[in-house]
Amino acid sequence: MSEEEDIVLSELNDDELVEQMFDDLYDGLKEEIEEGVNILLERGWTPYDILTKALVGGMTIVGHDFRDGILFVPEVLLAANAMKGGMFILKPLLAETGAPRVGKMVIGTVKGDIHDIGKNLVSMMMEGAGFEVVDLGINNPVENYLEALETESPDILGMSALLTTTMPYMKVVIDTLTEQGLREDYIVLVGGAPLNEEFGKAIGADAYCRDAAVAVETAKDFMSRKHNQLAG
Ligand code: B1M
Repeated sequence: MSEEEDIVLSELNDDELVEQMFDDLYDGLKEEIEEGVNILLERGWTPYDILTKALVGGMTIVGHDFRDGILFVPEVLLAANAMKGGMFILKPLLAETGAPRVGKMVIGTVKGDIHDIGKNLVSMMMEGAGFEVVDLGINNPVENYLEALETESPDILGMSALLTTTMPYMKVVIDTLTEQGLREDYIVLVGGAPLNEEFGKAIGADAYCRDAAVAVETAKDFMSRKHNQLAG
């Protein structure tokens, strides 16, 4: 029997278990990730800590080895699938806070880009904070955003891009909103690993959000300003 088969996740202490989950995520072992998430929940970990410390932590290692040519697309897809298994368990728990609805957001990954893990995480955290979220999925041309803005009337438009080649498309969407006289109707928040504050400003977004927690804080901040303006 191999050494790996001997590992009983529930017998590991928290640190060992998180380390093991990094390995399991790396190896794309969805069932093991789901088991690890459930064990940490039973041990009283908050869903947020499990997400950020065990799942996102593991994905960061995958990201480095993908960059360095140690892992390739098929392996990364398996890792992403395992991560989604864990996120699926956490999603209802993050949304369970019972917070009153604080606003509505339409979010999608831009045209040409199929990365959705970060966007999904942002959606989950926003829902957990009491926002209603309409998720347009991946590879969205400007028409999709416009249609959703019209039918959903959100407060916030969120866009995600993970590639340096797709991030300029965010400007296409914002410029189209401006041309159609709609830009001021929405709070536009952008995010994704290759972006930064400067880029967010340059394309005319209201804010760049470094991660999902910052997205929630920024969205809340803009919503309270909006309410103050309406009241004032
Ligand atoms: Co892709 N990929 N990938 N990939 N991939 C990156 C992005 C890359 C940096 C890897 C690398 O080389 N180091 C690189 C981009 C390089 C560049 O542009 N400079 C890259 C590449 C090159 C590619 C392909 C071109 C590879 C190829 O085919 N040769 C290809 C492109 C496909 C396409 O989109 N057209 C590709 C494909 C893939 C997979 C399909 C295999 C898979 C995606 C699976 C999926 O998403 N369902 C994949 C993955 C998983 C990655 C890495 C490893 C991980 C991304 C991730 O999920 N991170 C990534 C490496 C990396 O980023 N370090 C990489 C975890 C996630 C929680 O973080 O997405 O950053 P992140 O989201 C954060 C914040 O950015 C922020 O909050 C999130 C949570 O905290 N945020 C927002 C994100 N969106 C937001 C929106 C907001 C607010 C905040 O709105 C309000």
